[in-house]
Amino acid sequence: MILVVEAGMTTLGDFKRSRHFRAAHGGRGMGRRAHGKNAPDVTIRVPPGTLVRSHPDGEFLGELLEADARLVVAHGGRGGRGNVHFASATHRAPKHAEKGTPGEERWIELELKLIADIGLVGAPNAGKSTLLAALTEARPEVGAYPFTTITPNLGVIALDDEHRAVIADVPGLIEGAHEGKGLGHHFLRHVERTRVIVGVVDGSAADPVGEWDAVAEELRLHDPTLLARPMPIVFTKLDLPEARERWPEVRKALEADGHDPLGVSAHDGTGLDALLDRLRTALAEAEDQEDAASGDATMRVHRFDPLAEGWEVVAEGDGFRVRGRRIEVQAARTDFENAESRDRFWRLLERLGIDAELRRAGAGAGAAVHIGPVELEWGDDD
Ligand SMILES: Nc1nc2c(ncn2[C@@H]2O[C@H](COP(=O)(O)OP(=O)(O)OP(=O)(O)O)[C@@H](O)[C@H]2O)c(=O)[nH]1
Ligand SMILES: [Mg+2]
Repeated sequence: MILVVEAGMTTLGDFKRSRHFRAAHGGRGMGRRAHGKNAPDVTIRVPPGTLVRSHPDGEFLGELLEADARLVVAHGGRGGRGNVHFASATHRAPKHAEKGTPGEERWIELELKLIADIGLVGAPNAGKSTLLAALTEARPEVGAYPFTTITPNLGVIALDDEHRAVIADVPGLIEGAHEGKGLGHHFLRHVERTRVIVGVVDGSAADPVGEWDAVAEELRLHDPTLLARPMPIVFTKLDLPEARERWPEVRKALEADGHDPLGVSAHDGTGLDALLDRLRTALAEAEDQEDAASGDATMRVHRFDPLAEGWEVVAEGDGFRVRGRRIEVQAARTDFENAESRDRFWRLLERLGIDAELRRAGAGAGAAVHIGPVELEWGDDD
């Protein structure tokens, strides 16, 4: 079972309908040393930004970010060896043959974290979706009531002839969002993945600055590094007389907080060109920040690396046990009768540093080393 990123997908909605996936059985072995056919891999398409955990323990299995990224989530069983493997000089036609091992079976949890370059963030009803529609071809639902948007809509803006950026309207954030209020956790997780945050301040609100301050505070409480991202601020609905009236005062207050706010109207187009310019600058700034921070562990983008999966060596009985999902799976799948397979497995132990750790822990000749279902006897050199 392999999860594969499909670039155009934007939701996990398909999984509401189908949640069970099963690969076919492999073929049977046949006479004349013929192997049974492997069953084809089953690939399951997921959108970019999918996080994968095992269920119910929640163990993190990987995240799939880029187009065509793949993650094996369940391995097929290994075929059993046929009777020809058990033939000997004295026993030419043995009846004994092994059974195949069953394939892995498991539940996984998928979570989609949005990956957009720019996120429109603000209180409910601030005009985020309308702004997205005015800037892009996206046609999100717009409503004169809070929480019209409950899953982000994505649009694409042209920055210049060659460059495009993905912009999303993150659902409205309310006070207490960082504690999960109004699906806050859910919405804030989308914000984490955006490189530029556009603060959308509602021109029709009685207290636009107070409302925005509350949103900014929720961002800070969720993750203080969010506020360090480039964050242009826009004041919306400037076509409305009451918004125009408030604008000078709101502008002053926001400037006092160190912002350089832009007044816009998605209805009559005021300020949208200036906003596009701001977005270009902000994205360039984000790129500089990311370059500068690329050595900084707290801002690193984590990619799935199967070799990075952990393992540990613990003492067990007279010998040792190696724990770790990948190495245990490999051990279970390795045919230790087969010199080539044995070598491969040995090389994996070396590559992961498990061999060195075992020796450090005192595994000498004759020591028993358990890995998953197998017990190996440690040799001197090989
Ligand atoms: N006059 C005017 N009304 C606007 C403008 N932008 C948005 N509105 C109105 O404000 C209301 C809310 O707009 P939305 O775009 O749905 O707001 P939102 O921020 O996406 O709201 P949620 O998704 O509920 O968080 C709607 O009634 C819009 O028609 C604007 O530029 N001018
Ligand atoms: Mg909306």
